[in-house]
Amino acid sequence: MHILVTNDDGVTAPGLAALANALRELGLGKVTVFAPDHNWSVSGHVKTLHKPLRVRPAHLSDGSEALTSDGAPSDCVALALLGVIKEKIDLVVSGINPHPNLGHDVTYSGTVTAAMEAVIGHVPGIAVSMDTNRHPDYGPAARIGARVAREALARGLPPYTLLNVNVPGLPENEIKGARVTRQGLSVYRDQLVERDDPRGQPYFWIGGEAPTGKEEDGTDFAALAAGYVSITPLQLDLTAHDRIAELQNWKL
Ligand SMILES: [Mn+2]
Repeated sequence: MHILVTNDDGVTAPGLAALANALRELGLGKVTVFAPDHNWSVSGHVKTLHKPLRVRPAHLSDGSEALTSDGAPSDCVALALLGVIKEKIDLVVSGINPHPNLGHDVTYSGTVTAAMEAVIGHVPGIAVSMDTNRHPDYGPAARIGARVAREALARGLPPYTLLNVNVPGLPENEIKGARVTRQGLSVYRDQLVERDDPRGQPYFWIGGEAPTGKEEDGTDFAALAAGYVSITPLQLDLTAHDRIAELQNWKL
Protein backbone atom coordinates (compact mmCIF):
# COMPACT_ATOMS: atom_id res chain seq x y z
CA MET A 1 0.00 0.00 0.00
CA HIS A 2 1.09 3.57 -0.65
CA ILE A 3 -0.18 6.42 1.53
CA LEU A 4 0.13 10.11 0.64
CA VAL A 5 0.26 12.44 3.64
CA THR A 6 -0.42 16.16 3.34
CA ASN A 7 -1.66 19.05 5.47
CA ASP A 8 -2.71 22.68 5.27
CA ASP A 9 -0.29 24.11 7.84
CA GLY A 10 2.79 23.72 5.67
CA VAL A 11 5.45 21.07 5.27
CA THR A 12 7.34 22.03 8.44
CA ALA A 13 4.31 21.81 10.76
CA PRO A 14 4.85 19.30 13.59
CA GLY A 15 1.43 17.67 13.16
CA LEU A 16 2.41 16.51 9.66
CA ALA A 17 5.57 14.75 10.86
CA ALA A 18 3.67 13.15 13.75
CA LEU A 19 1.03 11.75 11.37
CA ALA A 20 3.57 10.50 8.81
CA ASN A 21 5.59 8.76 11.53
CA ALA A 22 2.53 7.10 13.08
CA LEU A 23 1.52 5.77 9.65
CA ARG A 24 5.07 4.44 9.09
CA GLU A 25 5.12 2.82 12.54
CA LEU A 26 1.91 0.95 11.78
CA GLY A 27 3.69 -0.63 8.79
CA LEU A 28 0.81 -0.19 6.37
CA GLY A 29 3.11 0.41 3.42
CA LYS A 30 5.07 3.20 1.85
CA VAL A 31 4.38 6.73 3.14
CA THR A 32 5.05 9.74 0.89
CA VAL A 33 4.68 13.29 2.20
CA PHE A 34 3.75 16.12 -0.17
CA ALA A 35 2.55 19.31 1.51
CA PRO A 36 2.37 23.06 0.82
CA ASP A 37 5.38 25.30 1.38
CA HIS A 38 3.40 27.66 3.63
CA ASN A 39 0.31 27.77 5.80
CA TRP A 40 -2.99 27.48 3.88
CA SER A 41 -5.31 27.13 6.88
CA VAL A 42 -8.89 28.23 6.12
CA SER A 43 -8.11 28.43 2.40
CA GLY A 44 -11.02 26.22 1.26
CA HIS A 45 -11.08 23.89 -1.72
CA VAL A 46 -8.59 25.40 -4.15
CA LYS A 47 -7.66 24.42 -7.69
CA THR A 48 -4.86 26.60 -9.06
CA LEU A 49 -5.36 27.01 -12.81
CA HIS A 50 -3.97 30.47 -13.55
CA LYS A 51 -0.34 30.12 -12.55
CA PRO A 52 2.31 27.42 -12.72
CA LEU A 53 3.05 25.29 -9.68
CA ARG A 54 6.56 24.31 -8.65
CA VAL A 55 7.45 21.12 -6.81
CA ARG A 56 10.69 20.72 -4.88
CA PRO A 57 12.21 18.52 -2.17
CA ALA A 58 11.75 19.57 1.44
CA HIS A 59 12.20 18.31 4.98
CA LEU A 60 9.66 17.79 7.73
CA SER A 61 10.16 19.20 11.21
CA ASP A 62 11.91 15.93 12.19
CA GLY A 63 14.30 16.13 9.22
CA SER A 64 12.68 13.37 7.14
CA GLU A 65 12.22 13.84 3.40
CA ALA A 66 9.14 15.24 1.72
CA LEU A 67 7.96 17.08 -1.37
CA THR A 68 6.52 20.56 -1.25
CA SER A 69 4.84 22.96 -3.66
CA ASP A 70 3.59 26.53 -3.75
CA GLY A 71 0.09 25.24 -4.38
CA ALA A 72 -2.75 24.72 -1.93
CA PRO A 73 -3.25 21.46 -0.03
CA SER A 74 -5.78 20.33 -2.64
CA ASP A 75 -3.29 21.26 -5.39
CA CYS A 76 -0.66 19.05 -3.73
CA VAL A 77 -3.10 16.13 -3.76
CA ALA A 78 -4.14 16.81 -7.37
CA LEU A 79 -0.51 17.09 -8.53
CA ALA A 80 0.36 13.83 -6.78
CA LEU A 81 -2.60 11.91 -8.23
CA LEU A 82 -2.08 13.40 -11.70
CA GLY A 83 1.42 11.95 -11.88
CA VAL A 84 3.95 14.08 -10.01
CA ILE A 85 4.20 11.01 -7.78
CA LYS A 86 4.68 8.08 -10.13
CA GLU A 87 3.61 5.23 -7.83
CA LYS A 88 -0.10 4.50 -7.45
CA ILE A 89 -1.58 6.07 -4.29
CA ASP A 90 -4.05 3.99 -2.26
CA LEU A 91 -4.98 6.49 0.46
CA VAL A 92 -4.56 10.20 1.24
CA VAL A 93 -4.37 11.29 4.88
CA SER A 94 -4.37 15.01 5.70
CA GLY A 95 -3.30 16.56 8.98
CA ILE A 96 -2.82 16.70 11.80
CA ASN A 97 -4.47 20.08 11.96
CA PRO A 98 -3.84 21.79 15.33
CA HIS A 99 -7.48 22.89 15.61
CA PRO A 100 -10.70 20.89 15.23
CA ASN A 101 -12.60 20.93 11.92
CA LEU A 102 -16.24 20.52 12.92
CA GLY A 103 -19.64 21.43 11.53
CA HIS A 104 -19.44 24.07 8.84
CA ASP A 105 -15.66 24.27 9.11
CA VAL A 106 -15.28 21.53 6.52
CA THR A 107 -15.54 23.64 3.36
CA TYR A 108 -13.24 26.33 4.79
CA SER A 109 -10.67 23.80 5.95
CA GLY A 110 -7.56 23.16 3.88
CA THR A 111 -7.10 19.95 5.88
CA VAL A 112 -10.53 18.59 4.95
CA THR A 113 -10.53 19.90 1.37
CA ALA A 114 -7.26 18.06 0.73
CA ALA A 115 -9.14 14.85 1.58
CA MET A 116 -12.02 16.03 -0.65
CA GLU A 117 -9.57 16.36 -3.53
CA ALA A 118 -8.43 12.80 -2.91
CA VAL A 119 -11.94 11.39 -3.33
CA ILE A 120 -12.44 13.48 -6.48
CA GLY A 121 -9.36 11.65 -7.74
CA HIS A 122 -10.99 8.31 -6.79
CA VAL A 123 -8.66 7.70 -3.84
CA PRO A 124 -10.00 7.38 -0.27
CA GLY A 125 -9.33 10.44 1.87
CA ILE A 126 -9.06 11.01 5.62
CA ALA A 127 -8.68 14.35 7.42
CA VAL A 128 -7.30 14.38 10.98
CA SER A 129 -7.59 17.36 13.32
CA MET A 130 -7.17 17.83 17.05
CA ASP A 131 -7.57 20.47 19.69
CA THR A 132 -4.00 21.42 20.61
CA ASN A 133 -5.17 24.43 22.60
CA ARG A 134 -6.28 21.98 25.29
CA HIS A 135 -3.52 19.38 24.86
CA PRO A 136 -0.41 20.10 22.77
CA ASP A 137 0.77 16.48 22.19
CA TYR A 138 0.08 15.21 18.65
CA GLY A 139 0.81 11.60 19.67
CA PRO A 140 -2.76 10.45 20.42
CA ALA A 141 -4.21 12.01 17.25
CA ALA A 142 -1.38 10.54 15.17
CA ARG A 143 -1.96 7.02 16.47
CA ILE A 144 -5.74 7.34 16.12
CA GLY A 145 -5.41 8.71 12.58
CA ALA A 146 -3.14 5.81 11.65
CA ARG A 147 -5.64 3.28 13.03
CA VAL A 148 -8.46 4.89 11.01
CA ALA A 149 -6.19 4.72 7.95
CA ARG A 150 -5.56 1.01 8.57
CA GLU A 151 -9.32 0.33 8.71
CA ALA A 152 -9.99 2.43 5.59
CA LEU A 153 -7.33 0.52 3.66
CA ALA A 154 -8.68 -2.83 4.84
CA ARG A 155 -12.38 -2.11 4.32
CA GLY A 156 -12.36 0.58 1.62
CA LEU A 157 -14.60 3.65 1.49
CA PRO A 158 -17.57 4.23 -0.83
CA PRO A 159 -16.88 6.46 -3.85
CA TYR A 160 -16.75 10.22 -3.13
CA THR A 161 -16.74 9.59 0.63
CA LEU A 162 -14.09 10.89 3.00
CA LEU A 163 -13.66 10.61 6.75
CA ASN A 164 -13.34 13.69 8.93
CA VAL A 165 -11.58 12.65 12.14
CA ASN A 166 -11.39 15.00 15.12
CA VAL A 167 -9.54 14.14 18.30
CA PRO A 168 -10.26 15.83 21.63
CA GLY A 169 -7.49 17.75 23.33
CA LEU A 170 -6.91 15.17 26.06
CA PRO A 171 -4.12 12.82 27.13
CA GLU A 172 -4.58 9.44 25.40
CA ASN A 173 -5.71 7.65 28.59
CA GLU A 174 -8.52 10.20 29.06
CA ILE A 175 -9.98 9.74 25.56
CA LYS A 176 -13.14 7.67 26.09
CA GLY A 177 -13.32 6.03 22.68
CA ALA A 178 -14.57 6.89 19.20
CA ARG A 179 -18.00 7.86 17.94
CA VAL A 180 -19.25 7.88 14.38
CA THR A 181 -21.01 11.22 14.06
CA ARG A 182 -22.84 13.60 11.76
CA GLN A 183 -21.83 17.18 10.99
CA GLY A 184 -23.10 19.58 13.61
CA LEU A 185 -23.98 23.25 13.33
CA SER A 186 -21.18 25.76 13.78
CA VAL A 187 -21.76 29.04 15.56
CA TYR A 188 -19.43 31.63 14.10
CA ARG A 189 -18.79 34.76 16.12
CA ASP A 190 -17.09 36.78 13.40
CA GLN A 191 -16.98 40.52 13.81
CA LEU A 192 -16.05 43.14 11.26
CA VAL A 193 -13.01 45.18 12.20
CA GLU A 194 -12.71 48.41 10.21
CA ARG A 195 -9.56 50.50 10.42
CA ASP A 196 -7.69 53.01 8.30
CA ASP A 197 -4.41 52.19 6.61
CA PRO A 198 -1.39 54.57 6.89
CA ARG A 199 -2.70 56.52 3.88
CA GLY A 200 -6.10 57.04 5.43
CA GLN A 201 -7.90 54.45 3.30
CA PRO A 202 -10.25 52.06 5.11
CA TYR A 203 -9.58 48.33 5.29
CA PHE A 204 -11.59 45.51 6.78
CA TRP A 205 -10.51 42.49 8.77
CA ILE A 206 -12.72 39.59 9.81
CA GLY A 207 -12.14 39.29 13.54
CA GLY A 208 -14.11 38.17 16.56
CA GLU A 209 -14.06 35.22 18.91
CA ALA A 210 -13.23 31.63 17.93
CA PRO A 211 -16.27 29.71 16.63
CA THR A 212 -18.24 27.30 18.77
CA GLY A 213 -20.89 24.75 17.81
CA LYS A 214 -24.19 23.21 18.88
CA GLU A 215 -23.49 20.05 20.87
CA GLU A 216 -26.58 18.15 19.71
CA ASP A 217 -26.65 14.37 20.22
CA GLY A 218 -24.92 12.47 17.45
CA THR A 219 -22.87 15.41 16.22
CA ASP A 220 -19.15 15.90 15.90
CA PHE A 221 -19.36 18.75 18.42
CA ALA A 222 -21.07 16.54 21.02
CA ALA A 223 -18.56 13.71 20.63
CA LEU A 224 -15.58 15.97 21.14
CA ALA A 225 -17.19 17.76 24.09
CA ALA A 226 -17.79 14.38 25.76
CA GLY A 227 -14.17 13.32 25.32
CA TYR A 228 -14.64 11.01 22.31
CA VAL A 229 -12.91 10.94 18.95
CA SER A 230 -15.39 12.07 16.28
CA ILE A 231 -15.38 10.27 12.92
CA THR A 232 -17.78 11.80 10.39
CA PRO A 233 -18.25 10.27 6.93
CA LEU A 234 -18.59 13.17 4.49
CA GLN A 235 -19.76 13.07 0.89
CA LEU A 236 -19.26 15.60 -1.88
CA ASP A 237 -22.94 15.47 -2.87
CA LEU A 238 -24.25 18.57 -1.06
CA THR A 239 -27.74 18.26 -2.60
CA ALA A 240 -30.59 18.90 -0.16
CA HIS A 241 -32.47 15.84 -1.43
CA ASP A 242 -35.60 16.49 0.64
CA ARG A 243 -36.04 19.90 -1.01
CA ILE A 244 -36.05 18.65 -4.61
CA ALA A 245 -39.79 17.82 -4.73
CA GLU A 246 -40.77 21.21 -3.29
CA LEU A 247 -38.61 23.10 -5.79
CA GLN A 248 -40.11 21.13 -8.66
CA ASN A 249 -43.44 22.83 -7.83
CA TRP A 250 -42.02 26.34 -8.30
CA LYS A 251 -43.26 28.16 -11.44
CA LEU A 252 -39.96 28.19 -13.26
MN1 LIG B 1 -4.48 24.32 9.46
